[in-house]
Amino acid sequence: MGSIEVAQADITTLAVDAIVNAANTSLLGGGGVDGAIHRAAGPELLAECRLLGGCKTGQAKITPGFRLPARYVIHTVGPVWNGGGRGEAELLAGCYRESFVLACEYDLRTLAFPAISCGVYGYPIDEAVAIAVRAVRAGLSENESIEKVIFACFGDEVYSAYQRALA
Ligand code: AR6
Repeated sequence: MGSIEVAQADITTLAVDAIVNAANTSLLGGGGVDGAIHRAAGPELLAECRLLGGCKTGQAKITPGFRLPARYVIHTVGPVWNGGGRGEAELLAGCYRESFVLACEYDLRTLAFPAISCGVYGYPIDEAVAIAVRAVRAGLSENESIEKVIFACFGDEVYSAYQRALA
């Protein structure tokens, strides 16, 4: 089974087959990790995203990485935290699951995820991290071709939450 790594890293610097973007339903860019990815990939990424027609929450779409060291960007849309009673957990798990589906379709071996929904979307970090770890373990066990998943953490809080969850 593939391995899981936790790294304190700007995801835009990682030379993996695909980095995952925590986007919004428009797929037309935003702040946080989405803004950083669009800046690093260059304007070709936005032009490509305009062709995709948006993305539903819990789903994912893929584009080339353009100027990024990563070959592809998988754009997924995490749920906005609304107290937990609006299907947030299932939608967040869907982001990871659908990213693995695309990774397999494109024969990708190495992936990096940001902490989807843990920024402006307000998901409680420990809960989001538990869902991410469970979904990534399931994805790795079901997809033998994926060799490595990196959880790219921005900030100590997210980093230590992943370390606790994987201990
Ligand atoms: N590398 C890795 N992680 C990062 C980076 C980076 N360069 N930059 C921020 N993070 P957020 P969300 C972390 O807000 O909560 C956008 O405007 C950040 O510290 O980027 O899913 C979209 O367009 C946090 O832990 O995503 C949407 O509108 C995590 O990435 C909305 O934000 C996610 O924070 C999505 O909100």
